[in-house]
Amino acid sequence: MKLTRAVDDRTEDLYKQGKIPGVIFSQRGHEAIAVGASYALEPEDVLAPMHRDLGAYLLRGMTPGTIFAQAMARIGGPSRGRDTNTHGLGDLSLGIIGYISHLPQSMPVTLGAAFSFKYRGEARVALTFTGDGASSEGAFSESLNLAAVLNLPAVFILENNRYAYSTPTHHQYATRNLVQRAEAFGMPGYTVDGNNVLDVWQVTAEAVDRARSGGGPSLIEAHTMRMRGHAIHDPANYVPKQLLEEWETLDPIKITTDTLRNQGVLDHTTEADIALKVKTEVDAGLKWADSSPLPNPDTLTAGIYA
Ligand SMILES: Cc1ncc(C[n+]2csc(CCOP(=O)(O)OP(=O)(O)O)c2C)c(N)n1
Ligand SMILES: [Mg+2]
Repeated sequence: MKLTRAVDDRTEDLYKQGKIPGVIFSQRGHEAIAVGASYALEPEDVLAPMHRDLGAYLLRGMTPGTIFAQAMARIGGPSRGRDTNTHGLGDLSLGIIGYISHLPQSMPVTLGAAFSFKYRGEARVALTFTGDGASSEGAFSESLNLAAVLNLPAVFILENNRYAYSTPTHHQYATRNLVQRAEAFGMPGYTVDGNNVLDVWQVTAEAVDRARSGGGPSLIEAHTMRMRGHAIHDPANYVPKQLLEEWETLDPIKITTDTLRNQGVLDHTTEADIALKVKTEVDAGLKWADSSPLPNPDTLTAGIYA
């Protein structure tokens, strides 16, 4: 989670320095969901992250250097400098399905992966993330329905962060929660505090276990707050300050740190070690990404088939 925050913060710095030609999405507040859920998977499983799931990429082994290279349009990034966004950010060798769009299009693809595991008789699980805004699109409901009908080994994490771009959830649906959509399609639904990494991990581990043992899919609604604008260019003046202040006290890294300190698990030496490790990894990643060139214009049409 600290590595996620550090990469996120450094990416914001790079943007302000004019080194990022595209758009970036803040991960702040989402670290516990991405990390906790991904931690519940085994290496043979696959996952399809969304645009606030940097922690999932890092946990699966994508390096900070690769993330920076993608953002800076360098050939070291997975889209080889052709897209500076999270679009296309994936690596199947790490079990990461490349990100398609911000809305729920990773769900049908995850469904396909889960179907292939079942069809081949492999004890593997496919997990994906989606958003409160994404949940209003058809592919969300269609994917839940088919996953339940086919009893597929899939886990769907709905990151309810109170906003979809500038739309607050109460302008989008009249219910308080979205988890009941699970029941509507015939699968178990869980609600979890998305700022508590252990809770997210525990609930996801249960859903993953059930999926792996043939018990079918689950929907997990993880509640959190989007702590920045939709993307870097959005000052989010439409979000009430008080709401942000309330959620700031629930910051997932602060909560985890406090808990571990109180339990005597985390002492100053360990904290300093973690901070140093994170800084070293981020610095080395950035150095590597900065040494990766921009794509050669002669290769502009390479990889274009239609
Ligand atoms: C089909 C489609 N429509 C619109 C967009 C533009 N768009 C990208 S993300 C987004 C809001 C997503 O909100 P949510 O699912 O709540 O995720 P969050 O950004 O809050 O994490 C929109 C409207 C898109 N990428 N694709
Ligand atoms: Mg949202």
